[in-house]
Amino acid sequence: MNKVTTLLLALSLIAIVSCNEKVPVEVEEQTVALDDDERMAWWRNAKFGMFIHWGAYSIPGGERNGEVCGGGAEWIMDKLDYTIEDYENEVVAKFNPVQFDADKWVAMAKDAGMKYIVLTSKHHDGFCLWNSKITDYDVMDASPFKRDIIKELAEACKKEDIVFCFYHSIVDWHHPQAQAPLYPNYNAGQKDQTIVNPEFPKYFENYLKPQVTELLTNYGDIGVVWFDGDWIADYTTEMGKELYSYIREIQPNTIINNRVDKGRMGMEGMDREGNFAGDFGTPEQEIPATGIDSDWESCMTMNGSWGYKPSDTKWKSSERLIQNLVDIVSKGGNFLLNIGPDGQGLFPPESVERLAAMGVWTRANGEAIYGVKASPYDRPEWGRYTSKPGVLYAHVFDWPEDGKLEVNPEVKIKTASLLVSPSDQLEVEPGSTTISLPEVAPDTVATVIRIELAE
Ligand code: FHN
Repeated sequence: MNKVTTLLLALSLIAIVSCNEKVPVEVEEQTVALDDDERMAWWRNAKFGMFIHWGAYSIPGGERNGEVCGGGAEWIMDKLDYTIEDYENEVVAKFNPVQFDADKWVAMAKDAGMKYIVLTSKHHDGFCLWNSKITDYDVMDASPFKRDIIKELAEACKKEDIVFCFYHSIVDWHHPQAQAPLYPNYNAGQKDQTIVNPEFPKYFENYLKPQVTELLTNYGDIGVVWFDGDWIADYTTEMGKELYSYIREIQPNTIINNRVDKGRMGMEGMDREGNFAGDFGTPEQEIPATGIDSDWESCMTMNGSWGYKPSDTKWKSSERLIQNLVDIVSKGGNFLLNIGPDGQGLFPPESVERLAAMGVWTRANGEAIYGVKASPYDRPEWGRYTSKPGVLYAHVFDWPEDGKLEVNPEVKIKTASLLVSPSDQLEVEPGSTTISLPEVAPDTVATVIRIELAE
């Protein structure tokens, strides 16, 4: 929301009214609705955000009585066959992450070069991380923690100019009008689309919408509402379109992902042809092969689990994560990289290490990432391109052995330099697209060459 616009509007209203009347006027703060490009601008420029999957499931970390659940640990309630009562008593009732420090989380995200944070307000298990007046199945009433996590993180983000966003699951394994009564295995609704809860419309109207309202009313500006769980048969495209409009009426400038509706084609995340609500596509655990004309964001884990899962030690290297960021941005997308804090509220050390390494790279090369456009050229063998008006950034993953970097023949080079040392011009053979590079790559992960383009 553009605070200046709002303030000017409020002041002008006071000025107009006070000139004509003596009665003090309560001027309700009006948000000026931006057009779509203005509304999307911060998100398109941000490029890099932190996803945080955190909840009661972070306590067991994917294990129950020695058995490890397959896939994401946040699915333990389903995968390891908890009854609702078992989950309430064995897991939720133990949620007391006394080491949670929102300022530390935000500091690590900011240091890594992330510009927004998306926190799970409620995952499929139905446990709510904020002080909800709609249910007692929240952190204030169902757990010993009794702190409003959404409030603490939203405030910490605001202090550091990190945009606060929340994830919200349409799926709810706990609510009697959602999936709870249908089957012991909550998964069934995904496999057998004939399994629906006839009460679901009541859940949608009297629970889902009021809870989204709480989150959009009580915690300040929300950058993105990131829905999930769109796949269940209970949820309809009519509900999705209604929910999208409903949110925009509460906070007109909030951005909403495409999982608010039913257009998403599986994990590739983009919408099929047709009229579906949602501002951006959501490829999951994958990066599209080429650029895509519409807005999109790839969400990925650092190991294989969204929720904390100590048994999953298959961590992507920092190098891989940095090159993923470059690859995604070169194709016009955003990178939403996940952290699964443990049951005490601490980031796994492997995540902390990778965030720090990404911060070193983004601090040195952020000019070639934030606010750039997708590559105007096909992907080169040696790396990726990003661009700004008049400038092309060559992100070199594979340093040429002969020290000669061949860029796309259409490129008209005026000057070239290492982004990290712009005053040291690199030699360019006149009229050619060959740039002579130092013998050794300054950054073995991705060295950026800044190419000033001739008119
Ligand atoms: O089932 C969820 C999963 O737990 C996780 O939240 C991911 C993140 O996008 N979304 C769903 C799987 O597609």
